[in-house]
Formats: sequence, structure tokens, C-alpha cells
Amino acid sequence: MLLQAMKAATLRNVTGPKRFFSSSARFMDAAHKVVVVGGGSAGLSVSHQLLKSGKFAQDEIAIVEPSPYHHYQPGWTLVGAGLKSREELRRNEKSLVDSKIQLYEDAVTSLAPEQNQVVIGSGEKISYDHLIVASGYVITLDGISGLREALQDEKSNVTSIYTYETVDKVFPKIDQLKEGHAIFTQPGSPIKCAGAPQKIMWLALDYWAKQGLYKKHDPSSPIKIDFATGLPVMFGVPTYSQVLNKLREERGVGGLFQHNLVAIEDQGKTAVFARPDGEKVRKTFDFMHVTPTMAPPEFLKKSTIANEAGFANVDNETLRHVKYQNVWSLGDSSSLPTSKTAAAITAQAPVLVSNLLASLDGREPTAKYDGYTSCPLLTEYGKVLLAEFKYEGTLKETFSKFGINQSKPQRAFYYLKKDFFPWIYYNNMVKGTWAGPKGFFSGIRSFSTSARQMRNTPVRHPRDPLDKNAHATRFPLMSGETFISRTPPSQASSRMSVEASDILFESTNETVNADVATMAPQLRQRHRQARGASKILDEKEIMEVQQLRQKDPYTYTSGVLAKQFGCSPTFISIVAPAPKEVRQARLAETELKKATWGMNKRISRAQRQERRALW
Ligand code: FAD
Ligand code: UQ1
Repeated sequence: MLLQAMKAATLRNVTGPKRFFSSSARFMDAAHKVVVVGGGSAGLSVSHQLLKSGKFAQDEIAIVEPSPYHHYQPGWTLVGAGLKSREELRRNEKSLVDSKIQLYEDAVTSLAPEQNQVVIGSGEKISYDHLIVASGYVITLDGISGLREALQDEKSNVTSIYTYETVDKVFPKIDQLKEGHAIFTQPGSPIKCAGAPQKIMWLALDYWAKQGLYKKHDPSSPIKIDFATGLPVMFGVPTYSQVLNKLREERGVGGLFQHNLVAIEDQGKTAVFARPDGEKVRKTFDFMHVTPTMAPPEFLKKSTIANEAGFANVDNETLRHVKYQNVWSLGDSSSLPTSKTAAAITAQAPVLVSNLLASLDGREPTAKYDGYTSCPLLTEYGKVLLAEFKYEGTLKETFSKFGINQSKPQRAFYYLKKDFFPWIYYNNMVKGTWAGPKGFFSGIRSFSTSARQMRNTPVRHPRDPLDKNAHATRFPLMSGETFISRTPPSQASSRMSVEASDILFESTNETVNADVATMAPQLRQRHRQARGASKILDEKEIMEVQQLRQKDPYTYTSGVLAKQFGCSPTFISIVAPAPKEVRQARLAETELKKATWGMNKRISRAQRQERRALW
């Protein structure tokens, strides 16, 4: 028994403190304060956020994860579009788990919530005080008859971004299609990232259109495209659905609504769709991108933790199990009635952590999840519509308060999707330091559900640079605030010695005007640079500037053009102002940067703003 258990245990640290051997050397079950089932987006985020609370010792948290690799699945759409490789989005699972967390490289085979235990593949039982179910979705390739065979057949034109095994075949197949009927499917049943089935379609359409292979509303177009969905709409949220349906109509894509793909026949050449009334519709195709059906894993479905649909049955707000008080769930395998995405997990994890910690302290869970989820919908190469909403499909947009229309595909969001999210995911999200639209947090000391509820977060006072400045003079105001004035570096301060003032206002060989002479050395240099760069452009040059700006306003910024033409950036923005869209995109980028500011930066920026207002 001992030998068998030891052999089977593929633990990274077999002699971890929570594994016990009695004096008779009989193998005892392992036990942990928290056991997390699944080391995917949800499992890793929540485990590391718990660890960062500082309330857990070595190996008190354990993750059970059978896969040696972790995948950044949201990037698979980009792989399908030929923008990234599937390998660059994958990491070794072990490398993502903190050494203070015990990793069981095995699968959970059954749950025993009455005994506070899970059973893993080796037969070993692991006891817990709290259990977190984060085991994701299983792709059920057999949910559509003939799909498994068609995907395995190298010669078939059936493909999918939804599995690691097939995702790298998507772009070559898109590239190979020169004419014929292309179909993109979406099942009627729930799936992860409900926007992905059409994202890959919009990108393929763009790719074919750029080569002249797809011509909208043109009967002579070599390629024709249909979007076949089991749902009655393009997207679950009406605001976005309307925009996307308009896009579909404008781009000449056929809409086969309430057409649920049930079979692939005729050696991967005919698709069979079921209509709500049971009617079967057959369509031949030359290319088909299939979104398979998905389901919770078997061990969960058959447990008493699951609801009728097989998902871990938790409260929509607290994320605690409706029956077992020490069982929690988040992510794709939870019953949470929202669109399943990694973005949703950024909002779920802090709630779960806060409530689980409260529960460990004997308090009631009070943090609430509002159903936040998001889907960055690629509508073409270079544009993304950033759908963000909560329960009931109510919009909860991060950037609309800054005047950005999120229903309109924007370039700034494209860079978010393509570059920023993959980066932040591996650098912060799986390490437990990314709270999605709320930016970074370095520890879960307390919890706040919105930027406006900062009062929930511990108050910290980062050092204000003026607080201890020897050259600052303080004026207490009637309002109770203090007005602090510091002599600018360009002025001789009353405390400045004669020698220092000589160094500051050193004379140069150049003829400088009196104003410049009184400037601090750094300012003087900038002033000279600006003056040197104040060449007046002739009409031809201005036209050239305008043309470059029009051609690519993102590359040819006023700074770049000023350098190129030897004039000032202000002059460039007067003669060739950036288009409104570009300004909006830049604003979005700035706002995004702000969204990622940490607490210290937010406070010091607010203090700076207050000082400016007082001036
Ligand atoms: P997963 O990340 O799938 O992790 C589940 C883990 O549980 C896996 O590691 C698995 O091996 C493990 N597991 C399974 N069975 C067991 C068992 N028996 N015992 C122990 N462990 C087990 N989200 C976005 O936010 N934005 C997007 O743009 C986006 N696009 C997407 C595009 C595609 C093509 C896909 C496939 C997904 C996309 N998503 C997107 C969705 C996002 O990837 C998922 O919602 C998210 O990864 C879910 O996290 P999870 O931890 O619940 O599940
Ligand atoms: C997000 O935080 C995230 O994780 C890194 C994604 O990638 C999977 C997303 O797609 C989205 C939309 C978010 C949400 C964050 C913001 C700033 C909207």
C-alpha cells in the first residue's frame, strides 16, 4: 500500500510538511488548508491571491493539476489569425506555481465533500479545510458527430481554434482557401469566450478580402462566408449584438441563426445543422471553422457539488457553494451565470479570496461578484470592439467614462488584446497581482469592488515629495488644508549659498537672453533644443507632413514628424492635427495605463492634482 502510494504520488515535494507517516510507516492522507482543483487561469490566480494574503504557511495551499502545460487560451484566436504561435503562449505549469504552494501533478477523480476530501488519480485522498473548484471546461469533441475524425484528418478542411492540437492548423487552412464556401459555427449551448467563434471569422474575412478573394455583396466573390450559430443572435448582449449584426450585413456575411451544427458528413464536406423545430439543414463547404460543444469535467458532473448542468453550484455573488460552506468555485466550471472568460476571473478571484478569508476568520462572506465579464471582439486586423458587461447583460465598460465608444471597434483595444493582455496575464494575472479593469494589486489585505469604493482598501500614505522638502514654505489655510510652496529650481532660493547660485546661473559662450540665463541648467538645455527645432516649414513640406500623418497617424506622431522636419511638435499638431479616432485611441491607451496604476501612484497623482488646483 505504501509502495503503491509513493510510486503513484507525483508530488513535486513528496516530503511536504502536510504529508504524514505514522510510526508504523503506514501512509497517511495529505491535508491542506485550501485545495484548489485545476491550475488554469482561475486556479492559479486564486491560489496566488490567497498566498499573497500572508495567511498561509508553506504547503497550506495545494493545487491539483494533471497537465504539464498551462496555455494562454485567449491568445488562440491570434494563433488562428497567424499573429502568434501556440508555443509562445504556453508555459510549464510547474514554473507558474509558487514554491510555497504544493502542486499535485495528477487529476482529481472524485469529490467527497461530506468527508472534506478529494481523490486523485493515484487513489490518494487529500483532505482540505476549504475546497476551490477551478477545473474549467472540457471540450467535448464527440458532441458533434464526425467532428473528432474531421479534425484529425489532415486533408479535411475542418479546423478549430478551441484546442491546442488543432489551433496551429487554422491559419494554414485559411491561407490555403482561394475559393468556395466558408462556414464558421457556434453551438447553441454555453461555451467559453462566446465571442471567439466570430472573432476568427472576422479575421479570416479581412485576410481574404485583402487578397481580393472576398468581395462583399459581389456575386463574383471567389469566397462566400456564412456564420452558422445555434443562437438567435450574434452576441448575448443586445447593444453589442446589434453592432455585430450590422457589421455582418455590411460585410455581406450570411447569417444562419438557430442553426446548430450536429454532424459533419460526406468525408468532411457536408455540415448538418439542427433547427429548433427538429428540421435538419445540410450545407456543403470548402472550409469550416467549428466551435465544439463544451461541458464541465466528469468528476465534477457526477459529484454532489454539481448543479443539474454539472457545474459547481455556487452562489452568484459570494461564490460559495449553496450547500457546502467550505466549498467555493470560480471560472469556467462554476455555475456563475455569466459569459465564461479569463477577464471574468479577474473580478471573481478577489471576491472568492475575500470571502474565503472571512470564512476562515469565522466571519460571514460579504464581498460580492457582480457578474463582470469581458470579450475583446476582434472585428478585423487592427480593430477590437471591447464588450464588457455584468449580470443580465448590463454594460460595465471601463473606458466609456472617458468618452470612448466601446461598441465601436477601436485600434487601441486591438493592442490591448494582442500585446497587453498576454503580457499582463503571465506577468501578473496568474501570479495573483492583476485585478483586470481595476489594475494591479500587490496583496489582498482588503477588498474593494470598484474604484469608487477605495475606502474599503487600507489607507496608505506614500511619501509626498513636498512633505519633507527643506526649501518648502507651509501656509496653513482656513479650510484646514496646507498650501506648500517651494521655490522653483530656476529661482535663487533664500537658502541658497552664493557658490551654488553661481553654478546654477553659470554663463556660457553663447549669447543667451536674460530669461534663459535664469533657467535651471536642465530647462535651459530643453529650451535651446526647442529653439533649435523651430524651423518654419514651406508649403511643400507642410503637404508632406499632412500626407504622412494621413497615411499612418500612429507611426507619424507629432514628435516623430517634428524630429524629421526640424520643427516643433506644436507646429505639427497645428498644420496636421491627428484624426479624432487617433486622439481617442491615445486617450484609451492613457486611460488604460491609469487603470494599471498601483495604489501609491494613484494617491501621489491625486495629491499632485490637488496641489495644481490650489496653485
Ligand atoms: P482553464 O483555464 O481551462 O483551466 C482548467 C484547469 O483545470 C486546466 O488546467 C485543466 O487541466 C484542469 N483540470 C481539468 N480537469 C481536472 C481534474 N480532473 N483535476 C484537476 N485539474 C483538472 N477569455 C478572455 O478573457 N478573453 C478572451 O479574449 C478569450 N478568448 C478565448 C479564446 C479561445 C479560443 C478560448 C479557448 C478561450 C478564450 N477565453 C478568453 C476564455 C478563457 O481562456 C477561459 O475562460 C479561462 O481560461 C477559464 O479559466 P479556468 O481556470 O476556469 O479554466
Ligand atoms: C483582462 O484583464 C484580461 O486578462 C489579462 C484579458 O485577457 C484574457 C481580457 O481579455 C480582458 C478584457 C481583461 C479585462 C481588463 C481590462 C483592462 C478591460
